[in-house]
Amino acid sequence: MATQEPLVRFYDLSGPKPWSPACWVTRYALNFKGIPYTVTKLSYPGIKPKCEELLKDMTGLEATVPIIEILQEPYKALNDSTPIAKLLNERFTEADGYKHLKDVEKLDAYEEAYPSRGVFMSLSSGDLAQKVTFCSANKLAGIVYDVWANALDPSDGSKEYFKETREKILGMPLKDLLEVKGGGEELCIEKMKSCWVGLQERMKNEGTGEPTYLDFFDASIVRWVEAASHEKYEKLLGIYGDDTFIKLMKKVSPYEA
Ligand SMILES: N[C@@H](CCC(=O)N[C@@H](CS)C(=O)NCC(=O)O)C(=O)O
Repeated sequence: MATQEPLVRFYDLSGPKPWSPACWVTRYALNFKGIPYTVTKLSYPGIKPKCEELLKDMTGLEATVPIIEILQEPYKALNDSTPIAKLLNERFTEADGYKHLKDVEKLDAYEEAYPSRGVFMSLSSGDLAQKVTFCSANKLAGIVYDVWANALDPSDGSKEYFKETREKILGMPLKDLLEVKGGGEELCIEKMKSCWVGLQERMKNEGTGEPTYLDFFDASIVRWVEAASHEKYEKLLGIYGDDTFIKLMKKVSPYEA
């Protein structure tokens, strides 16, 4: 693949390693489908200008990564991970030798069925204001500070941007979230159990074989926790005391590079 001409330009968030869950979903989708692509890293403050440059009319759109540009005709730029996955399936088809990524259309219902896990993801999102109820519901308030401390690029303005925007919305220092909103780490971890029941059930029946979009979605959140805090990642993997997460991460591992 390295020698193939890139057909997609993928915009990911900066950081010591890939961490943004929404971007992980797109990375998995590109890798799974076998589409040659290049990666451009953006800082948090760089996201909005890049969206405005590439997407032109931002009506009804949020300025978020991932963004992709399809470089072959007809050229198209798009953000938002699920519409991106749909577009990749449409533009890179089995007839042209690309694998079809299954169950993209099931994601919305899946997220609705297990909303707190989806909201977990949106803590790094631009639409945080709408999702602040998450923190009141205190499922995983603990991870936000870890994202700021460990996952963000320390030198490109991302940390300052993240802290300022999130603290303004949340109305408290990031470091206090876990205790004040989350009720402490133990309680947060206990509450996490309800978020992943769908995954646990799926891994019992579909724990091997080709991953689907739902698998990539779940795995992207696991990767996010891992980049934020290795300790919390290990706790997450152990919440059910079974092989749910081991199966999931094994299933997606061929598509991580
Ligand atoms: N629904 C979007 C969410 C994407 C998202 O929240 N991206 C975050 C980074 S993980 C972002 O770009 N935030 C911009 C900001 O907070 O200004 C998707 O799945 O693509």
